[in-house]
Amino acid sequence: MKNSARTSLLLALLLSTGSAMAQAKMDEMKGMDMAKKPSAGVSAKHMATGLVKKVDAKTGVVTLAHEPVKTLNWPAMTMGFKVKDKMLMDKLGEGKKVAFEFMQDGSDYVITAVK
Ligand SMILES: [Cu+2]
Repeated sequence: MKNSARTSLLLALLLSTGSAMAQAKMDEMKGMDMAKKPSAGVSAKHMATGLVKKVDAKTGVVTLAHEPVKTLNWPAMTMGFKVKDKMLMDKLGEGKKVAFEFMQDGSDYVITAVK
């Protein structure tokens, strides 16, 4: 009788130690998650599709009538995007419907990829 009581006490101790370790691991993962978020918000890329309305090669601005962008809570609208890469500019012909990737750069929105 005495022995089995000790065994179950030991078992209870082992179990509680185990779950404490699992909790510590979870907290560690949460901390990592939170550390990642600020940088992701600054340089996050967004996907959108839109119709090329106007291309201004001189200023490097392409006007697009884009569809809603969920990651930014944007409704559909027509606006200018900056294009720094000349190769991308070639893919953005007026009247073309494109799927593109862009990111915020200060107060500008810069197209980083065109599909
Ligand atoms: Cu917009």
